[in-house]
Amino acid sequence: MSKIALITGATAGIGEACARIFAKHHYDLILVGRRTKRLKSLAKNLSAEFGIKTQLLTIDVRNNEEVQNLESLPKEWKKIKVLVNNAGLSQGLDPIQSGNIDDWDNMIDTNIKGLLYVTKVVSGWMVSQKSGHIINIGSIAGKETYANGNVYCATKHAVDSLNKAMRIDLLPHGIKVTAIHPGAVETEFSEVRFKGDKDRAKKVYDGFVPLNAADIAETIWFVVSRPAHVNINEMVVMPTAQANTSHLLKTTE
Ligand code: NDP
Ligand code: 8X3
Repeated sequence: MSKIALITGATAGIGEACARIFAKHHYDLILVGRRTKRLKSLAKNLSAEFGIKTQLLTIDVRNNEEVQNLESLPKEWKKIKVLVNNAGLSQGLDPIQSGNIDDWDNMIDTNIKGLLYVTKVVSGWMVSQKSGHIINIGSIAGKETYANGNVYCATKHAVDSLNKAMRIDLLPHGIKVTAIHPGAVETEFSEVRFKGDKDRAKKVYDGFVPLNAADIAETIWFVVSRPAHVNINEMVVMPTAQANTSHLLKTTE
């Protein structure tokens, strides 16, 4: 079999772009997400275009019982070279005193607990094979905190911390660990944050050129294609127009 990558949140945005770039480089893919129709259509397209093999798993990463379904993969598919822990979301943008508890639970359960559930299973396989590379998708929100970003920022700070912890724990086992921390990337992210309000979501990216999903996928490909002795611990990748979470150069302002 070819090299194998497992990508969570492959149905949209950064995850989908990662699937495409790994397929282009002849990886077979395990694609994880909740929207089965999108997984099937992506797999069909990538198989037709690049001749790769795929396994599709409809999994809500918040649910550890569903994550355990990864164990049902055929033995040869458990020899994973790259895990991209990408599934994640932001919900709401409210001050702490009026935040929505369901939103908080959703972000904590997806961005932290979901990432942990998947990592526990896959890192176990990587330890057995004494190789592998885990890519954790953090955020500039995991390096800084911005107004009303409270819980989302906290979840991404947790990813930053877990990335460092994984690097230490997996060091003796020959497993690489990298965090990618993007600034603003135009995907479905803001539409999810604002619960389907497309106009509000679009305004986030008005007046400057944001990153696109392929920019991040290309960065990830660069990171995984380094020689065996090189590990990039983390990368912060920003649009040229965004210095940090509070300094964004918009031409409309
Ligand atoms: P999208 O909304 O476009 O994609 C998010 C992906 O995550 C979808 O494939 C979605 O699939 C999946 N997902 C969400 N919740 C779950 C769940 N419970 N179980 C399984 N899959 C889930 O956003 P992005 O591509 O932008 O986001 C990808 C990652 O990048 C996230 O971790 C996000 O926090 C991070 N990020 C994004 C930035 C941005 O500006 N866009 C900047 C910095 C970091 P489905 O709904 O089918 O389950
Ligand atoms: C997404 C980037 O700045 O909207 O993680 O939090 S930001």
